[in-house]
Amino acid sequence: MTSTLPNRQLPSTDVDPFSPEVLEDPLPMQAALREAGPVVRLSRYGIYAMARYEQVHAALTDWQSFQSAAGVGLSNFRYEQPWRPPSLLLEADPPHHDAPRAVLSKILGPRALRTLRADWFADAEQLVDQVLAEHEFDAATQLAESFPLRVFPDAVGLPRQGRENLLPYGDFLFNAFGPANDLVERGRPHVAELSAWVDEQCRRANLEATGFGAAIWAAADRGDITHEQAPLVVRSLLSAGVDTTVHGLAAVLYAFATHPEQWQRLRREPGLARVAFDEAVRWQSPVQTFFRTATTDVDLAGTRIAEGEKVLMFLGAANRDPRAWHDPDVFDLSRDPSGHVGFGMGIHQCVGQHVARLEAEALLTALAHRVEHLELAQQPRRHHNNTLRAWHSLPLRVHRAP
Ligand code: OVM
Repeated sequence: MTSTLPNRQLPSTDVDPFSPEVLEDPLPMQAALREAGPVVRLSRYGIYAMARYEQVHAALTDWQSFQSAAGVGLSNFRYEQPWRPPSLLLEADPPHHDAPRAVLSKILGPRALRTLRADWFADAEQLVDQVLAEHEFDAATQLAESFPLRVFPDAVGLPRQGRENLLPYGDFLFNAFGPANDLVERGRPHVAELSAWVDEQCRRANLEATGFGAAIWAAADRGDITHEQAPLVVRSLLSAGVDTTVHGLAAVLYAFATHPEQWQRLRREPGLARVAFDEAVRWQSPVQTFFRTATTDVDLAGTRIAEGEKVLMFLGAANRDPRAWHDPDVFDLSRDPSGHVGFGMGIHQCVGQHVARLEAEALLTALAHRVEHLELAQQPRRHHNNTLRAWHSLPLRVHRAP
């Protein structure tokens, strides 16, 4: 269906969502985009954008009309060569998407993770005890980075050597979904080396015999995916599994450092750790944006989006849409945050979300048992990335429980 007067009333703005000013604090721009209308034209990039929950949710769940195979960044793979071979999960549509998705979904599913739980809880306790030797520390590096880097590469089965490449690779990858701005250009000199390291780790010979990586190769032996697909599926783990959890953990630690009454609540009810993490993912949306590409002329809330057009979905804005959430700007453990789009929604919804929640539950539980009070020791500093809402530093002061 096409409207009779297509796009006559389409609001338009020249705001740059990837400018340093907006990345420093995206909330005012997000509120303005939500208010402007259900669909907005971003004239600077010649794309459509949506910032309201209803439209973001609708686009995420309509993979038939809004494809991923033309790339989920600004670049349209129909016309531009991607910087790396496309992901078989993120940058693919059914039917190609489905076998790799099914394989990874099982390997990273709640059942499979049960064997890791006790070890990760013990690792979190050990890390927290070590960090709490000081009353002041940087939670961004010493907890939010350290914990995933301690447990996740081991779970994948990576060798120790070269793990320092994981975060820089992810930082470039998430920048590369945006425009070719300074953030991307500054990363470019390192891409070849980082990519070569990542690709090398995806080979069967470089992965421990137990671990997510080996399980992906075993799925290829069973014929669930091909042996050509296996290394690219391993690459998805290394691409999407590190920076995302680091910034998700930083988000929940920031939330508690700035909401002391919520911390007291978690201490009384440590079973709320998972809800707390999802509420922080809603509230901060560590992954802020993804794009889709229209596969046909689509009518969305009265706006006609032509076949082949790029559409930018503001996950972070949808997660704070007052049309969908009561007091959206409040971080509140009483809320049911389910339905947030911080992990996406629909067939591409984060396949690693159970891993992320387990990491968060382990770390928050260890902290809740040991920390009576936490607060910011200094103003935290943002790390700018075209896709991620991240912290460069998160200086905390803590009081240990007696
Ligand atoms: C992938 C991939 C990379 C980045 C993000 C992501 C959030 C997936 O390579 O499959 O999902």
